[in-house]
Amino acid sequence: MGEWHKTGCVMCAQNCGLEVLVEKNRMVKVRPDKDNPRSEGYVCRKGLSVAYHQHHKQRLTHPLKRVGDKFEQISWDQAVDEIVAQLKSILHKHGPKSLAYMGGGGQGCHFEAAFGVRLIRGLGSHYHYNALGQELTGSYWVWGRALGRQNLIVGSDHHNTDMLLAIGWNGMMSHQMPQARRFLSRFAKDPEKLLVVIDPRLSETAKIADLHLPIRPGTDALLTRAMIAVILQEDWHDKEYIARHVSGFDKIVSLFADFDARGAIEACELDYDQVRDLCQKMATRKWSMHYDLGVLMNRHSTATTYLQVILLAICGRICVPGGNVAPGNLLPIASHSDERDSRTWRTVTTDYPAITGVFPPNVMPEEILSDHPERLRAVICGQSNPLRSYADTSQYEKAFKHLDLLVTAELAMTETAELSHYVLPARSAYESWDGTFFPWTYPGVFFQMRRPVVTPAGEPLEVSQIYTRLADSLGLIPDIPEPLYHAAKGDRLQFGMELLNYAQSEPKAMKTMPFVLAKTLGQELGSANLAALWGLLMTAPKQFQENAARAGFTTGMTLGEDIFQAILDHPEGTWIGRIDTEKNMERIRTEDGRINVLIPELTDWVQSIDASSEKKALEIDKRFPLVLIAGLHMDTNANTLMRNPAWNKDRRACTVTMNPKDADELNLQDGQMVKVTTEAGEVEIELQVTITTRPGLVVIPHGFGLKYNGQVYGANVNRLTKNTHRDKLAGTPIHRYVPCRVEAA
Ligand SMILES: Nc1nc2c(c(=O)[nH]1)N[C@H]1C(S)=C(S)[C@@H](COP(=O)(O)OP(=O)(O)OC[C@H]3O[C@@H](n4cnc5c(=O)[nH]c(N)nc54)[C@H](O)[C@@H]3O)O[C@H]1N2
Ligand SMILES: Nc1nc2c(c(=O)[nH]1)N[C@H]1C(S)=C(S)[C@@H](COP(=O)(O)OP(=O)(O)OC[C@H]3O[C@@H](n4cnc5c(=O)[nH]c(N)nc54)[C@H](O)[C@@H]3O)O[C@H]1N2
Ligand code: SF4
Ligand SMILES: [Mo]
Repeated sequence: MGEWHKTGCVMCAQNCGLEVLVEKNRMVKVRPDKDNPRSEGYVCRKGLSVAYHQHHKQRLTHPLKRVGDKFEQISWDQAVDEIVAQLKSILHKHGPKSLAYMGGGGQGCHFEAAFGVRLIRGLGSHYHYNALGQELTGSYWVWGRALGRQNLIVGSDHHNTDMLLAIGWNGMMSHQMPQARRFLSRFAKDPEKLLVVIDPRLSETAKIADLHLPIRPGTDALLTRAMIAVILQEDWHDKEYIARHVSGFDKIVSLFADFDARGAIEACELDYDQVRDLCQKMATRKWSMHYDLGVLMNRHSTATTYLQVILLAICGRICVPGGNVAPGNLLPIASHSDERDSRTWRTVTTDYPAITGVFPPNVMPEEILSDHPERLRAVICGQSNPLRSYADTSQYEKAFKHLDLLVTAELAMTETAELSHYVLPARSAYESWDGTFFPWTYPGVFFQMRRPVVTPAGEPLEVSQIYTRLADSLGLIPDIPEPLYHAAKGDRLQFGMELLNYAQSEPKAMKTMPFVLAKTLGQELGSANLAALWGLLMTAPKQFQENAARAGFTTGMTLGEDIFQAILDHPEGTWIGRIDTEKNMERIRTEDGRINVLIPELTDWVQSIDASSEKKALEIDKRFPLVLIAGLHMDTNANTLMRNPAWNKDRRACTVTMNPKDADELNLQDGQMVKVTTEAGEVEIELQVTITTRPGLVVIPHGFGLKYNGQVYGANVNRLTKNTHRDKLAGTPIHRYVPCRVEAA
């Protein structure tokens, strides 16, 4: 008979706790785990479907090498030797800028990133491309200027807030907070609380909201500027908070003083009195904001975040209870970059800087296809599927075919793997020790390290182990003395002492620490990821230690080891810290410790956004009279993580939705096949007519176009997105405003 195991869901960033029944090495049943202290038995249909992610016919078992049009199975030694020889040769001929690492994103397995980044850095390159660069980096850049660190991410203190503004966020489908549906349903029903949704669609979240503002698509920057203007012109701003915590306020007032808020709100196709009433509530209520892809992947993305920061700041809502707060986590998911520092790399052809250490996937095709002498020639791709995930699939295909070397570390023979020179089999989330740095909470600090619950077929490795092998063969790891190997077999604290001695005597040790740990402790534990977790806890910063003490751990020499043991003892996940809610403001890292609202790089941009400029910019192009939302996140997709199409059998999973009014005008019927065309390309897809999509808008979910056993499932929306259609500062895609036309197929 089978056995139930505790694990977690890797289909989205919430990583809800799961229990899986394993029989004959197969996950046969999945149920929510009530013991997971963060998700408390919450789950959605995707979590209950993880077996479709784990078990399917495209799983990789052995290293593969492309020979002509086919793949040949090769040994790990051959794969590593050949890849290393080619990397060395490209590096020697073209320099480090010709190499990039694309990956380390994903929803459930973040440990590989520590190794991938060390690998590419070891080769001398800073080019780390990552999914963050196609959604969040513009926003992180702004917060970096406002709070001093790009990886200091403030989110809604949902539980203590009285009024929640959901802007371009459809939490009832996409979650993006613990127990989202459970929380939002209760919040909406609570007579003391107000749920406000700003969304052009009648989204699942808008349906339950107290107030829904059906904004004209793409006009959130204009609306936010107008809201700030209303609050300042009415003198509703929080003067005491501004005096104590905000700098630069006096210098930005002029951006809003004479601004025609009424004209702007009307241009957003909203009711002025309703918006004014909301602004008044914002001056008196304990509110917070949760914004997401509806604005992040939209026109004026970076400027919109800037305006939202100003809005929060003038209402006194940053780093206060019930406002937008800096949450707790074991490690921030990204680092901090400052493009004003000449050491921060930029892309050679498109000239985009790193933000939070990463570069935007949108520019990669140009960086490969360029004739610059230092153009990209080799890409190591892990845990991402650019051929379906990133904008402009056709450009990506062209670019990847132009590479000298494409290596993909994957679970499955994906669309990207198919184009690779080498495909390296990785262990899945359920075959390895792994965890994520996404599940932020406030004020508790949570962590779960999933353990292997099934044994992989063939010879896949943890991606961290793969990168360690490559690094070793490239000669990037310093010599490790015998006593250190020996110590790894014994008491871990003793090993820690030995490691410390080694780090003091070997200058390269610190920079390559994940690899050193993988080769020593990782060998003993059978997992590079687990060894990296131990290393992380042993060297945790002071603030982390203080949080741990508040959660009941005893500080001192053994703290890291104690937390490591607690994590091992709790396969369902556990609280490892508690942040000091009184001191949230002290997390700010600007020089004066205040929230900086003057960002000179963005003021002209904000100044240029008014009713008349927006009306002009939004004038309809006759070739493309409709606006396409290219990529909704809904119950029938999980990015591109699900490969077994059976999980959506008999569901109408991938359609283009349209309002009945537009369908009538175009003489189109629900259920018929239509052709959707944009600047980038065209796809054929089934039409679905619904009032939830407003006139002028059409919507296609993201993540389809799956190739499985010779068949294609749904339309790949990234055939319709253009990689150059992007935010001017961050390079993030404008997927929520793609001009298109629809006609009968
Ligand atoms: N079911 C499911 N859940 C997921 C995922 C998944 O694939 N499937 N993926 C996960 C990931 S990686 C992410 S990043 C999140 C994304 O989570 P969300 O950002 O919540 O996902 P979206 O579906 O893009 O929804 C955003 C909302 O923005 C609205 N919107 C579109 N245009 C505009 C506009 O101009 N203005 C405003 N104000 N709103 C607009 C859309 O109508 C939509 O309702 O979802 C995560 N959760
Ligand atoms: N047009 C359009 N495009 C979009 C979006 C949109 O709204 N519109 N949404 C975007 C968003 S928000 C995101 S976050 C991205 C996500 O896009 P990607 O970064 O590509 O991420 P995923 O699709 O989640 O997963 C990619 C691959 O990781 C593999 N994988 C899973 N676990 C492991 C592992 O442990 N090891 C290794 N090596 N591989 C593993 C899976 O098999 C899968 O092929 O897509 C984006 N693409
Ligand atoms: S909310 Fe996210 S993590 Fe939780 S079960 Fe659904 S997909 Fe999985
Ligand atoms: Mo995402």
